Amino acid sequence: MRQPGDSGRPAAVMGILNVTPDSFSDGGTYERPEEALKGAREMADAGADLIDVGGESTRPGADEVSLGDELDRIIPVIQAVVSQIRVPVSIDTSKPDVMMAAVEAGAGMINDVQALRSSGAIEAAAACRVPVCLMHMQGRPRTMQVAPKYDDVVEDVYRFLSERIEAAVAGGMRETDLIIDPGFGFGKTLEQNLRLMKHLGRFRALGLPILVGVSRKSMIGQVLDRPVDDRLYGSLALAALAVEAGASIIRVHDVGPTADVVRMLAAVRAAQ
Ligand code: YH5
Repeated sequence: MRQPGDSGRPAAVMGILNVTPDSFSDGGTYERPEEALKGAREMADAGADLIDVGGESTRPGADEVSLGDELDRIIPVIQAVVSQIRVPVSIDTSKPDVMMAAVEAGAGMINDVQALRSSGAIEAAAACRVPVCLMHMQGRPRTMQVAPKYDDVVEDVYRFLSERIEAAVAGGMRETDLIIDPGFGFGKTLEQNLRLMKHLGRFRALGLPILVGVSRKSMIGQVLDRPVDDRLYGSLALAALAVEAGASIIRVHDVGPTADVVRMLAAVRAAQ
């Protein structure tokens, strides 16, 4: 049976397309626009419903990127993907100028790990009139894993997202354009990440689609004691749990395998 907040649609698979010169990549990373386009084509063929293009590494400890560098990396890639591949593009950025330029270039969604907290981001995103993902992060990428602290991670993240929804709507965003994300790995210990996954269903009470990004993350490496290129099965287990808990979008490196998981769950859900 469908539950309140369950769209009835199978979860969407969002493929990760990093366009960065990041030598410590977790995968999904391309340096040149032609390589990025090839990666996007492969993800589309594997069943991606969305492609998330990012030009700034938000991995723990990563450096921040200048506006010019970020634009130079992502705009040619967005233009190429939008013109050649029939899968909508999401722009992974926290910078208002990048949001505007990316949507101008054809991006149909904004994915902001800062939940529109950068100066001018709410106004820019509202003007773009596209769906926006608001993600929770405690601290900044450089230092967020040093000593994450919560009273109760689930309720603290819930309250943060509720406040960001309110701020976005007050700033002119349509509530129906908002998507929420508890931000796995962003200022959270292993225990806190596991607790968030166990109680992911709590976030349905916010009444918005839920996006989950756990693909290849450290929480899998810590539980299974596996390096980043050996975390596929762990990633698929968490993707299945997230979809069962009500997630609408799953952000992943491994599009084909995740699409199989989503289709299998949808078939079971559709049974009598
Ligand atoms: C997310 O959860 N995550 S970037 C380290 C890894 C593997 C993967 C050590 N952007 C999210 O994917 N946007 C990122 O292995 C995101 N939600 C949303 N909305 C970090 C990442 C990763 C980091």
